Amino acid sequence: MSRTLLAGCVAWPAEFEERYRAIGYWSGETFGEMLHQRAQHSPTKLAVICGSRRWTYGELDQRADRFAAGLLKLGIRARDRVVLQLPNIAEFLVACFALFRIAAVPVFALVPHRRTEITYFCRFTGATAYLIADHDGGFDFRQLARQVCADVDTLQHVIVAGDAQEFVAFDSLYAEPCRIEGPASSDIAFLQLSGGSTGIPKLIPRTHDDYLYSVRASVQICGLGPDSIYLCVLPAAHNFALSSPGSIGTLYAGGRVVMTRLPSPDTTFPLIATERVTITSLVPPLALIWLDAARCCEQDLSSLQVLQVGGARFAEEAARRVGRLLGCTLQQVFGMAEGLVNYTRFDDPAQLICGTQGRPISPDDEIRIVDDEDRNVPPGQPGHLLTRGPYTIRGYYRAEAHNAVAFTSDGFYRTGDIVRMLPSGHLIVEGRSKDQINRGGEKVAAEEIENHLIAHPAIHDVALVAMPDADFGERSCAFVIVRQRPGVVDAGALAAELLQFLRERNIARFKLPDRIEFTDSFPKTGVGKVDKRALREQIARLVSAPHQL
Ligand code: AMP
Ligand code: DBH
Repeated sequence: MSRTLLAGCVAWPAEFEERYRAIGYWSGETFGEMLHQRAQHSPTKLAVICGSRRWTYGELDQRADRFAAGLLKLGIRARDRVVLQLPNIAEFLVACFALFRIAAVPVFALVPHRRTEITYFCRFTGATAYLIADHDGGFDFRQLARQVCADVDTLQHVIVAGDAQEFVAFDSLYAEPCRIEGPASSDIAFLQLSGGSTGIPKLIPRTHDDYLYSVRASVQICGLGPDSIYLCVLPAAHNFALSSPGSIGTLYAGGRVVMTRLPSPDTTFPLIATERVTITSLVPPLALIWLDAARCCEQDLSSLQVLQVGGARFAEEAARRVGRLLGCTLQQVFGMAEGLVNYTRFDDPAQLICGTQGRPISPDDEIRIVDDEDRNVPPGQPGHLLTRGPYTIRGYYRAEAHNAVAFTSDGFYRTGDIVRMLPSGHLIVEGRSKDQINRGGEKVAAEEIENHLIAHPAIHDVALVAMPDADFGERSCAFVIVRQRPGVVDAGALAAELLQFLRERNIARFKLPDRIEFTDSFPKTGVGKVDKRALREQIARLVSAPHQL
């Protein structure tokens, strides 16, 4: 059954693979087959709703087949990497399933990514195609594609949903379905992005087998079935919205996916009412906005049964308001694109649903909570979360050196999260050891932004840290040491210049520091490293007592 993996990917050791197959976690099914079966079973059932478009399973399946044929005609082959950067539109699902069917490997970029990130993804994966929408949120992705094409030699095709201009129009690719040699279930299905903590974003290879297991188990835990209607609010390519159980889980269950490009209550509440949405997933800042809006909402939200919140820690106080204000059940979700996903269960007592981030999907998710020396901490104590299991990767794509530190020698992934486990097995996320800012679910790797800032001639050194924020949980603050003495520079003007400098580096906007603080020196740890914990405390004090500024 198993064959060589895409170069640069790390397989599970044979004994684990055999075990996961023997237990039935890895069932041998592929995404393409899964959709095909659903379409054969209920061809006329609605599968996707996107604006005025309403596609049945039969239609979605056919579109995926016809689009797959078009991709083959264009010259895209099995194992070719295709960077996919689409907003929440129905084409996202067509493109994914078509690429899955021809065994090409989508690389899931996020919509806010700009030239620097997209060029990097294309170069690093040797992508031959880049798939975009014409525009979204006022931004013209064709303009971005022109820049990326100039940067990347391997890129041969740009495919555009909407007005394609000089590029290949998405709709023009639909061709007569042809015989397709599909992937093996053990093949890499796609590369997902890691929130990361290093200067270079990491790519996460997931197989049909391992991902479909997490989807199937999520569907069961979250009670999805043919009557489920999932509103896809978060970026469709994000692991949460894709698989926990997300749009793939909804299709797996034979339910209906409603796509929305806009997450705000003015758009989503009427959609919930008219489409009778039963479940959706949000990050905490968005959940807070929804809760506020629900106080004086005139829409009928009574169809909503489950609100999932995850991606960042959801405050217990807010968690307790969900049932009252939205009239539905809360489910907390603590997951990661690398694998492990935890859910609170519907029959958990309220204290666990509101006060914990859930427990793992699988009885075979191995959890270790350890101290700095990798020794198990006493039960109930906080420590570093390490995990290994049937859907947690054993290595990032083409990252041998990083893998040696991100995984233990026996294959546990170092999540970078500090957690505590209750006797029930539920985890509480207490904090983080990885050098990352979690901006309400959007992850910013400190090192990545520090590398950009340090390229500015006025900067001697920089440290990016998280500062507490009522809405986002965290925002980012850059502490900056300038080459000239701080008293000599005009801080306001330099801060504005640094932000402009970062914008010109063409990175996603959510990565720009929310605040810049100039300083003479950094606090140091015993061994002389920048003491980021002290910096975090410093900025937390400033934020909590703004009159001192
Ligand atoms: P990513 O690497 O982008 O897939 O992000 C995964 C990380 O998001 C986890 O390792 C956690 O740090 C964070 N995360 C996800 N869900 C939650 C949650 N419910 N509570 C706290 N942190 C979370
Ligand atoms: O933050 C995440 O990456 C995340 C959150 C919830 C995730 O990957 C998931 C569920 O699957």
